[in-house]
Amino acid sequence: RLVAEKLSAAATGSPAPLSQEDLKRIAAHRAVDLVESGMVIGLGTGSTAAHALDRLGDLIRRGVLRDIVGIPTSKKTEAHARAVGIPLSDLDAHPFVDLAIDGADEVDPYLNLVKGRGGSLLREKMIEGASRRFVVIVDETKMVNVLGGSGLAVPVEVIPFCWKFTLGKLRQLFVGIPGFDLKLRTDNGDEKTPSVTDNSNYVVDLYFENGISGDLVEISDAILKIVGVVEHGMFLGMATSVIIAGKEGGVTVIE
Ligand code: ABF
Repeated sequence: RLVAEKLSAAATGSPAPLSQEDLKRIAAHRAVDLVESGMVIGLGTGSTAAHALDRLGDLIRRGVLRDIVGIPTSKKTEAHARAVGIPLSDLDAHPFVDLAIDGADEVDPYLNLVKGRGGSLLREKMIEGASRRFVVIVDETKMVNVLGGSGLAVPVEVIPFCWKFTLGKLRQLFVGIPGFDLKLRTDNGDEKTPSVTDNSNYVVDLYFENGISGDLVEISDAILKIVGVVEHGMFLGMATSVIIAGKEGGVTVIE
């Protein structure tokens, strides 16, 4: 189902053309409109989700929303949510989440996602997988025909123990695919300084020059079968709707 809305520049309070940041904010606010008092909310990570945190905090402070419980998907989000006054808990205490709101790196026409550029994919997948509704908020640049097609990485979280061995297994899985490459995510381009996730793991980034071809579920299963892999950033069949803010001043909701 596709719902399109026109949003005039005046409605955003700005006569200037909409920036990418404006678009992220518009999508985020639209998602927060779905929040009702008493809900348990999965709190996403990233610059788009940050707008949702600010809005949610604002509505809680003003008493518009009451008895909200937030479940943060990363340590960064936890700190941000705390700073804007969102009461926090976790999945142990609240295993059923009413609504999760989060950004994505890529969204395909079937609402499959690539996430994890921020390295928070494991907690995101746990919390968003526990949510009755998972609303993805993006600007139009995130829409792709094929996952992996924008040239951004498809991340795989791996345990640090013998990560080169695990990387080798991932390489074998995609051997012969033109334009495929992979590398350990690092803080400054040096393998001696791997980026470390909130779960103290590493990330191997997979690159598919022509996007991922083949059955995504089979590929997902094959990646997850590799011992040493913790989780990957393909979120297949998880999003219940995607809110897309576009430059021409329109918000499109795909459900
Ligand atoms: C997180 O933030 C990630 O899963 C995704 O990689 C990223 C999107 O960030 P941004 O909104 O800053 O583009 O949700």
